[in-house]
Amino acid sequence: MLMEEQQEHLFAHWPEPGSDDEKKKCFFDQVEKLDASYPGGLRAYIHNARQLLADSKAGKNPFDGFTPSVPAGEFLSYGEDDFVKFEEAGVNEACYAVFVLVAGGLGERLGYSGIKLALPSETTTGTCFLQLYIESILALQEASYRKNKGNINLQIPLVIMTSDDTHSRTQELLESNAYFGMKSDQVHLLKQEKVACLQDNDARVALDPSDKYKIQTKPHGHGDVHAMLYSSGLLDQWQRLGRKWVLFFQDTNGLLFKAIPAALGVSATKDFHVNSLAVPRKAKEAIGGIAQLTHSDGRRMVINVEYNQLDPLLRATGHVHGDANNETGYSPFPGNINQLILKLGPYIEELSKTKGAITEFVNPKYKDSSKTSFKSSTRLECMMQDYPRTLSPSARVGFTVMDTWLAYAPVKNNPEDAAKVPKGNPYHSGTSGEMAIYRAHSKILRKVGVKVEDPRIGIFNGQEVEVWPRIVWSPKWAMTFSELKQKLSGSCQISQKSTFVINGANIYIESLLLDGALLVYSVDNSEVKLSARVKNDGWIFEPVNYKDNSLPEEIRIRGFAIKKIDQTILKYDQSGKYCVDFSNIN
Ligand code: UGB
Repeated sequence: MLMEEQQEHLFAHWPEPGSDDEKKKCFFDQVEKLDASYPGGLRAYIHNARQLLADSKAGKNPFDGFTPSVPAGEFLSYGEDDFVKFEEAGVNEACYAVFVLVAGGLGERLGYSGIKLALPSETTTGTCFLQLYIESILALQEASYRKNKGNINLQIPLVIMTSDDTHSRTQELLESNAYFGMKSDQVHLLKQEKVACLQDNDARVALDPSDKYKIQTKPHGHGDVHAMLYSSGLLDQWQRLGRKWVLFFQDTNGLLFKAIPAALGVSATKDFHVNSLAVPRKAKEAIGGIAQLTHSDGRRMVINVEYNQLDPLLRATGHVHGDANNETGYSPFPGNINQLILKLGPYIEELSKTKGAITEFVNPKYKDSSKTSFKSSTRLECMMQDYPRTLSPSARVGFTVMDTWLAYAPVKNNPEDAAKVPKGNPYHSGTSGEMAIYRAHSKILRKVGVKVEDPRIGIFNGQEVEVWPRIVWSPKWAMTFSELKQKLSGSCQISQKSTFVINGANIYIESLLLDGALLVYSVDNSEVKLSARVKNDGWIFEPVNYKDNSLPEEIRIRGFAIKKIDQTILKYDQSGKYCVDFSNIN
């Protein structure tokens, strides 16, 4: 097969039989693996690559002939009536959901040597992303059980797509933490394989520069998740068990679950087959825009269009200003944050046609304008958000836009790159990701009437950020606006220098005056009614130099460490009812 596909260069350097035979066998083992893990095998991969490389050389735009327009979607504002209504609908529906986390990326841009799921989402409690995600799913499961009055008791499954780069460390993280409270059979790991690299426009497969008996491979992208789910058999299993929704999400967004219940409610209420979560996006901001594309031949799709394609496409179709802000100050094309909610039935129907194959692309870095040779090998890639590209125009594809402060704060960029981000644009760094969690919690509490003092400005790792009070609660304390309103009453006030941690399902704050650090913990079968007036020296941020190798990487990438000077800890570790009136202020 390789010879038929003009890949004889792979063997050109092979010595006579009898030399390096073991290595030659390993080569064919790898070929077999690459062949088995691509829909249609290695031959199909090479054919697809030839076509895409020819298109790329010819400068062909995949969206040629399409006209963009703004699709229909839902715009929600935290705490408003619609938001609350959709949140309630979402919690109701959550017991029919399954979650799929794509976590095969190593995060080279972040410059962190561990897996991103193990990174603390914030350092006040040290909760890592995977723990935050799992605890959020469990809290949603519990909330859905209560909402359905105990009639439906389904465990929400979690699938994690890993890769060779992340698989064993993800498994270890789960096992060494007792799956963060999930049942071990509730979690499924699917490992994606890499694809062969290509050395030229004829799609000749590249050998590994460090081993001439090995094909060089690189990740194929998060789009693999659809083919992996299809071949795993999980989709049919879920359908038999009455599941309805598949929610896809990424590895480092500490805010995502603030938006999930309402977005799921939108999917259920509007019967969306595909619902993309989005945030307001400034024109030309480096984030894909969600657009409806209509072709003169009748094809129509609602799809993420990368920002560098959207502006030229608009200009080519009569929009003289290209991608421009409208009267709201934002582009009419909302920004894709790559969290998708798919309706299971139509998803299975579509995958039975495509087997999960997703439209691929290639992005070679050419040596010069003749486009005849590459600076380094390339490979085909695919993205999970390209799933709607093959759907029929009648598919119900929409989006839900929420405020960025509520829904989106990924951790992707290393300190040096983040510090170079033009002013006003998001850093998407370890520093901004953590600060965004405090900001979101502070703003959410303000919406339920808590007086939270304004933030101060801080500079860490060369990034200017708002430093709000360090307010963190465990997902089981409150997932939704209504739950939050039940948990907080009376007069509550929190100063900027404060740290406030709440961990427990049934902690009711009846009044609060906080100027310092207060940590409240309770076991789930206890009920705590708390009035507290607390003042102490609290916890402070100490700036650190990210180049200081004596510090842990987790701290260096944020540019600060928390110094715990003083705190008040209220801990209820026995079941029972507690009515507490605590004060250390005279
Ligand atoms: N991932 C995999 O599981 N496998 C892979 O092969 C590659 C990645 P990145 P990216 O949030 O603003 C996405 O690298 O791809 C996982 C959207 O495409 O963090 O540059 C990986 O572990 C883009 O449209 O992001 O950009 C991680 O969980 C935009 O929405 C996830 O895939 C952008 O995210 C994303 O990988 C964004």
